[in-house]
Amino acid sequence: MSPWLQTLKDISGYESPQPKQAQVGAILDVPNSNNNITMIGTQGSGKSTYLAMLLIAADRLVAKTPADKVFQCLLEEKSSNLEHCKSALRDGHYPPKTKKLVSSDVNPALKLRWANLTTVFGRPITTGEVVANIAAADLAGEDLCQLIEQCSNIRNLGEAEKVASQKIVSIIMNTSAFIFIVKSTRLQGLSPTPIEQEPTSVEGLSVYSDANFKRMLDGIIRYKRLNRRSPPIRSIAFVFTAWDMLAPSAAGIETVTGQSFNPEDETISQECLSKLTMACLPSTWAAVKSLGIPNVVYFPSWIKTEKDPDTGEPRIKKVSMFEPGRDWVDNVNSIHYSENFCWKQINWIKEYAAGAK
Ligand SMILES: Nc1nc2c(ncn2[C@@H]2O[C@H](COP(=O)(O)OP(=O)(O)OP(=O)(O)O)[C@@H](O)[C@H]2O)c(=O)[nH]1
Ligand SMILES: [Mg+2]
Repeated sequence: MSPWLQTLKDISGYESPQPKQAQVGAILDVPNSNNNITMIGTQGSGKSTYLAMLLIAADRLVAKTPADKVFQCLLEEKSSNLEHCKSALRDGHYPPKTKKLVSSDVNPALKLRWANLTTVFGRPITTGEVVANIAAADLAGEDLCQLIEQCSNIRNLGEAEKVASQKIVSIIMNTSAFIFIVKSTRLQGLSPTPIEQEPTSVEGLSVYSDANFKRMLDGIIRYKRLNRRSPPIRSIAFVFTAWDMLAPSAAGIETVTGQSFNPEDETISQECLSKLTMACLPSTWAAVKSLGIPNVVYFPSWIKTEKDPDTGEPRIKKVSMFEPGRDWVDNVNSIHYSENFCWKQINWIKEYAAGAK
């Protein structure tokens, strides 16, 4: 599809009829504006790492999917480096910093697809297909920061349309679900963990995550109110990256949630996570609450690190495939990370795409 036609489609919300048995290339080319999810986070907030973790978890889900079901993860990397990011994590390193976009191309396109597989007259057919598009998923933080700045300046439809003529913005504005990537060390008020400030290389950005997310959300809400063709927000997920770094703040967190805190505890309740968000991202939490979305979901994300004996620096701890008693297939080139939360996130994406939320 030509870039101008794609842009026109994004702005107008126009969708051409889709062939039933679409090929992979066609699937990636045709956005379905009802099922678009956008992942947003400021510079260095952990977007690439989280997306790579999600894709590693998706690979494992594919391996575990029974023969009568289909689960596919279709990634069109464009200029992004996600396959490299996955391998880097599996090799024990964090991915490199994402490069800034040089063109209006938005990368990457990611599609998750679920279906049931049946055989009719000897031919395999799929039924009950659910498809989710995850767009603009791994932009460099700088590009997203420009977006925050532009969104916060929208005051009327003319300005909204001017901003939306850019591909990145138009994709985000055609989205009805957001995954906010928040770095845990940038949450305010969790002493004794020192607050890491947001990088402010882009003018207009605050050193505080709460201020940046609130501005971005306000811009998106204002745009959606002004532009009726933009689908309303149906679902929001918060992902707290580098959750493992909160271990020293356990006492403060326990005061807020009323429960004992261990970053690797995957049974932490949504209520606890909502309380923490209310305490540490108060303006963003209030803006999300006022939207009245029934299911706002929170996902902690952590990676286990160990000290490198040579450099003393933290490095990602790998799972050994060949330890005695280990099932190597189940541990193939893996790392210790919040896999269960990644699977829950994939399920959240499925439920959203199926219109269940
Ligand atoms: N301890 C810990 N650190 C993390 C985790 N996730 C990310 N980080 C740290 O955060 C840094 C930035 O992560 P990236 O995934 O590159 O962040 P990004 O949002 O893609 O950054 P840009 O693309 O540059 O905007 C990493 O190099 C790690 O140092 C985590 O789960 N645990
Ligand atoms: Mg990145």
